Amino acid sequence: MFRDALEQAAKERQSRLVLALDEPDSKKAFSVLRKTAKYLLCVKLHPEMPLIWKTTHEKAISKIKKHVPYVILDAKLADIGSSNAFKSDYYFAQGVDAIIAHGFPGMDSVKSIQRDGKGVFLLCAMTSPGHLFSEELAVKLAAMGQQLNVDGLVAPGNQYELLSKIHAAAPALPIASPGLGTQGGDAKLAAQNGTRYAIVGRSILTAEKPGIEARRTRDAVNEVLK
Ligand code: O7M
Repeated sequence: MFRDALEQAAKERQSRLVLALDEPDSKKAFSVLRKTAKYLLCVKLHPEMPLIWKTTHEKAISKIKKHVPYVILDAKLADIGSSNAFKSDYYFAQGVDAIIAHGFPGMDSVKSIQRDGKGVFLLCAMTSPGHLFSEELAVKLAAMGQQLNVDGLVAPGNQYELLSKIHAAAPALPIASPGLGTQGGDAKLAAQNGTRYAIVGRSILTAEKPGIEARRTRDAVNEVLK
C-alpha cells in the first residue's frame, strides 16, 4: 500500500515533513524545494499550480520528483464516483502518487479514487476558522476512512482536541496535518495529539532561510515520533 511506502520513506529520509508548494512563482518554488529537499519527506501540490507555473502536470510533477520521492495532490475531490474516477485517473497518469479527497459525498465516491499502489487521504476537518466540520462529522469521516482502509487522514494541526478525537476514531490510519506555523499550530504539539506527517507551506516558503525553517519543523516532529 502507498501508506507503507510513505512510512518506509519517512524512516529512510528521517523526515515526516510535507512541503505545501503553494508558491505561484515557479522559480521561487523550485528554489525553496532545492534548499529544503533534504529535510522533506515529500511535496503536497495543488492541482492548479502547474497551470499557474505555465507548465503541464506531468512536467511539474516529474521536476518535483527529482528532489523528493512522492507528490501528494491536494485536489480535495468531492464529487460523485464516476467524476472522481476520471479526475483521479488523469492525475495518477501524470505521476501523482496520492490524492486528497473529501468524504462527505459518501463511501462510493472515495472508493472510486482508490487504486493499487496509489494513495488516498481522506480530509476529516479543516484548519480554517468557522469551518463546518462538527466533531461528530469529523469522527464519522475518520471511521469511514478506517472502513475503506485509505492511506491516511487529513486533520487540523491547529486544533489539538479535534485532532486527537480523529486519531482515536481511526488509530490505524496515519494523519497528515496542515495548520502549522502560519495558521497557529505547533508541530510538536500536533505530533503529540496524533499528527504523523506535518504539512507546512508559508512558514517555510516565506522564511529568509527556508532550509533552517524546514529542518526546525522536521526536528520538532521527529522529537515526538522517532
Ligand atoms: O502552511 P500553510 O498554512 O501555508 O499551508 C497549508 C496548506 O495546507 C495549504 O496548501 C492549504 O491549502 C492546505 N490545507 C489547509 O491549510 N487547511 C486544511 O484544512 C486542509 C488543507 C489541506 O492540505 O487539505 C488537504
